[in-house]
Amino acid sequence: MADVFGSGHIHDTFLIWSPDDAAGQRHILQLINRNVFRQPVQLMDNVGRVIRHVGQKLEQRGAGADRCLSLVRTLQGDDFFVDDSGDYWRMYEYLDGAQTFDVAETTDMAFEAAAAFGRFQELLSDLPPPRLHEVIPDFHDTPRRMQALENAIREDPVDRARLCQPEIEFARTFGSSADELLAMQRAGDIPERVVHNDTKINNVMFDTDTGKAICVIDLDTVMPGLVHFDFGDLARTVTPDAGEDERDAGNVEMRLDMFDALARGYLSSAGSFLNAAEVGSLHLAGRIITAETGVRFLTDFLEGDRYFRADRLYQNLLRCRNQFALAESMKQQSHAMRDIVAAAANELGLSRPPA
Ligand code: GN1
Ligand code: MG
Repeated sequence: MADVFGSGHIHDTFLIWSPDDAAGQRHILQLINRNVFRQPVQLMDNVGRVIRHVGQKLEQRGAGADRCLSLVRTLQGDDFFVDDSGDYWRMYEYLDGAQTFDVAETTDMAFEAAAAFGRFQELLSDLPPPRLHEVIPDFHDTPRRMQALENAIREDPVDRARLCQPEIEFARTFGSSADELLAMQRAGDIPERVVHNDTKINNVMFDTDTGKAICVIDLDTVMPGLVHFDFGDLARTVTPDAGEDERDAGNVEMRLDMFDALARGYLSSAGSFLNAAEVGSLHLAGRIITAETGVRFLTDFLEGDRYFRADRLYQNLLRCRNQFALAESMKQQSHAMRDIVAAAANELGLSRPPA
C-alpha cells in the first residue's frame, strides 16, 4: 500500500507498506524528478557512494550504522530501478521513531540540526576520489542565479513582471553582494568541500522520544561546494519563526538566539576540519543563501512555476517575499551574527583569522 509522503518540492515521494508484513517494515519510495535531475545515474552514483561512506565511518566509530539513511537495492543489486517509461525510482528504509519539522521550535533543535549537518560534512571530508558528479551544475552559484532572474525578467513569458517590481528591485540591490563567497573561493581562501547543499531543517530526522538528531536526509544535492552553502541554508530555515509558505512576510525575522544555537551546534561538529577563513566568513552565508533562494523563487514565479511545486497562484512570489524579508533581517543583524560565530569559535578553541 502507498501514501503520498513528505513536503519536498521536487520528487514524488511515497510511504510504502504491506499489510501482510508482520514486522511492519515501511519504506520510502521516490520517483526521481528528471526535469531537475537530468543525469539520474550520476545522481544515484553520488547518493550510493555517500551513503556507503558515511555508513562505514559510523560503523568504524561504533556509532551504529542505523544512524544514517540506507538504500534498498533491487533484485538485480542496483540502487535504483528504471521502469518501462524510462522513469527512475529508488527506495529507502523508513526510519522508525523519527520525524521532521518545518520550523525549528527550540534552540536545542537548532543546535541539533546544525550539529547533524556539520557531522555529515565532517564524515565526508575524507571521501575518496573521484570528485562527486555535479548533478546540478552551478547549484549555489549566486551570480548565475541573478543572471537567470534577469533573463526571466527580460523574457517575462507569463506577463508577471508587472506583479513583482518591488521584489525585482530588492533582488537587484542584493546582486552586488551575490559573489562574496565565490570570490573568496577564487582567491584561494576557502576550499571546495563535499557539502549537502540543501540543509533545510526538514531534511533532518529527529528521534521522536529524545529530540536528538538521528541523521540528515535528501542527499540528492550532495556535491562539491562550499561549507557556507550548508551553513547559510541552515540559517535560512532554522532562524525564522515562520516556514517558507508564511502568508505575512512581516512575521519573518532572523532570531538571534536560534542563530547562536546554530553556530554553536555547527562548529561543535564541523569545527575540527574548517580552516580559519571559513570560520571567519560563516556569518555572511545566511544572507547570501537566503537571498539566493528568494531569487530562485522569484525567477520561477516569472517563468510560470515550472520548477518549485506550487499549489496556489502567487505561492512562489509569496515564498520569495519571505526570503527577502529574512535576508533583510539578517543584513540588519550582520554584526551580531559575526560576533556570535566568533564567540562560538572562541569557546571551542578554534583558530580565527586576524581581524
Ligand atoms: C528544493 O528538495 P526540496 O524540495 O527540499 C530545492 C532547494 C531549495 C528548496 C526550497 C534540488 O528542495 O534547493 O532550497 O526546494 N532543491 C533543488 O524549499 O532545487
Ligand atoms: Mg531536496
